[in-house]
Amino acid sequence: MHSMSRRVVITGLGLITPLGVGVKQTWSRLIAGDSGIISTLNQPDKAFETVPTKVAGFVKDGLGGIEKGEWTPSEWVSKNDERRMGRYSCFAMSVVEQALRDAEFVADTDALKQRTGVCLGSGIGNLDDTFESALSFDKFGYKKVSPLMVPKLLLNMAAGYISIKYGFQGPVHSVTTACTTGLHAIGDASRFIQFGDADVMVAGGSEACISPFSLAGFARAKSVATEFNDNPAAASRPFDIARNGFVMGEGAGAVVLEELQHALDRGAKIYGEVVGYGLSGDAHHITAPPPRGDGILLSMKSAIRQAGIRPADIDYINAHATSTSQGDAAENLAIRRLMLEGVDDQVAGEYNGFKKLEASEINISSTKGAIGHLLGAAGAVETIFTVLAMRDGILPPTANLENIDPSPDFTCNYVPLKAQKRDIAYALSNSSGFGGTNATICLARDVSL
Ligand SMILES: *C1O[C@H](CO)[C@@H](O)[C@H](O)[C@H]1NC(C)=O
Ligand SMILES: *[C@@H]1O[C@H](CO)[C@@H](O)[C@H](O)[C@H]1NC(C)=O
Ligand SMILES: *[C@@H]1O[C@H](CO)[C@@H](O)[C@H](O)[C@H]1NC(C)=O
Repeated sequence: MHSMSRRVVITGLGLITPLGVGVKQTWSRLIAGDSGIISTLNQPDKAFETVPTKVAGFVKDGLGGIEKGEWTPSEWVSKNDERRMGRYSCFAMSVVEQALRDAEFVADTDALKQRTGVCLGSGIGNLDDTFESALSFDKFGYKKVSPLMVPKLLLNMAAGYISIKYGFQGPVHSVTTACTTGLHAIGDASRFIQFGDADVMVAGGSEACISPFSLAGFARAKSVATEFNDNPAAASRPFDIARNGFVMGEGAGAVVLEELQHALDRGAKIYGEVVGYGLSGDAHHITAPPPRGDGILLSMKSAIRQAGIRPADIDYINAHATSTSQGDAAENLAIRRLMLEGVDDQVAGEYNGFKKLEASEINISSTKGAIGHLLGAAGAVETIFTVLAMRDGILPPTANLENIDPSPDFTCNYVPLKAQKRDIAYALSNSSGFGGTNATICLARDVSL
C-alpha cells in the first residue's frame, strides 16, 4: 500500500499538558470537555498584571505525582538535575520515561543502544533563565552569570540529557521550527527509521516558557487572546466567532517510534503506523499564513500521497487551529480544498479513485480549546491525541465552540463542545509555525501485515 520498505509504528506515548501529567489523566479530561486554562493573576510573579493577556495553560504543580496528574519534578529527575536542566528539559525527561514504560522498551544491550535515538526539540526553551541571567549580568556583572546559563539556553539539551540517561547512541537530534517543532520531530524521526539510521526513536517536543516576558512578546505581536481575562476557561476557542488570539500553554509529548518488524519481534503493543509525512513552507510572511492556506495544503497533500490513500479515507483531522481568526480560516480553507478537491492526480481519477465529499462530512477538531497552544510541544501532543482518537474511536471536542464562524467556508463538522463517537482508520494531524513552516502527519490505526 505504501512505498517505503521499512515501516514505522508507534509503540509508546507520554504526555504532560495543562489537563494533567500522564496520558490517562489528560485524555479523560479532554474527552470530558474540561479546560486547563487559568488566570495568570494567581501566580507569584506580579509582573503578569502588566501584560494585557492574563490567561495561560499552566501544568499543575503539586506533590501528587502522575497518579494525581500533578507535576512533581522529584518523580522524574534529581534535585540537582532539576536545577541544571530547567523546566522544559525536566518535562522532556518525564514524557520520554512515560513513553518508554508504555512501550515496555528497554535498550539493555550495546547493540540496541546503538540502534536507538532521540529526536526532541523545543520552540523557545528556557527563556526565563536567559532573562534572569541577562538581568543578573546587567546588575552585578560577570561573576553573577551562572555556568549553567549556556547549557540551559541550548534547544538540543533535552535530547542530550535523554541520550545520556538511557545510553541511546543512535541519532541524537533536535528540531526547532517554532510551533511545528513537535510534529517535525516525530516526522523526521520516522524518516531516520525508514532510512535505516535507527530501529527505535523517542521523539517529541517540550515547552515551558510561560512568563510575563514571553507573554508580553506574544501580546506585542498581537497573537494572544486578551478578551477573556475574567473567564480564562473560555479564552481558547478555535473556529468560534468570538476567538481573538491563542492562549499560551506549557507541556510536552513524546512517542516511541519503532521499525515494524522490530516491534513485532518483541511482541510490542502497536498503536498505529506513520503512513505519511509532509512538510512545506508558506514563503509568504513570518507570522501570517497565506489566506487560502496554500502552505498547509501542500504539506497535507504530500502526507496523503505518501500514505497512498484518498482524502475521503481521512476520518479525522486534528487541526493546528490556534484560535486566531486568520490562522483558523486559512487552515479551514486548506482542509476544504484538500478534502473536496482532492490531491491533484486523484482528481484526475488515476489514483485510487476520487470520492466526492460534502463539507459536512469532514471531521475536524482543535484540541487547543482545552489546553491552549503548547508551541514547540503542540505537534507532538496533538499527534498523541490523534493516536488516542483512533484507538478509542472518538473525536475529541473543540472546547468553547459555541458559535461557529459564520463565514460560508465554515461548514465542516468541528466537533463542537462534545466528543463524538466515530470509527477512525486514518487521521491527519497538522502543525504550522512562525516563519511560515507547516507539517502534516498521516496515521493509520490498523497495520496491514
Ligand atoms: C491540516 O490537514 C488538513 C487535512 O488534510 C489539510 O487540508 C490542511 O491543509 C492541514 N493544515 C495544516 C495547517 O497543515
Ligand atoms: C503555515 O505556517 C504558517 C506559519 O504561521 C501558518 O500560519 C499557516 O497557517 C500555515 N499555512 C497554512 C496554509 O495553513
Ligand atoms: C465524518 O463523520 C461522519 C459521522 O460520524 C461520517 O459519516 C463521515 O464519513 C466522516 N467523514 C469522513 C471523511 O470519514
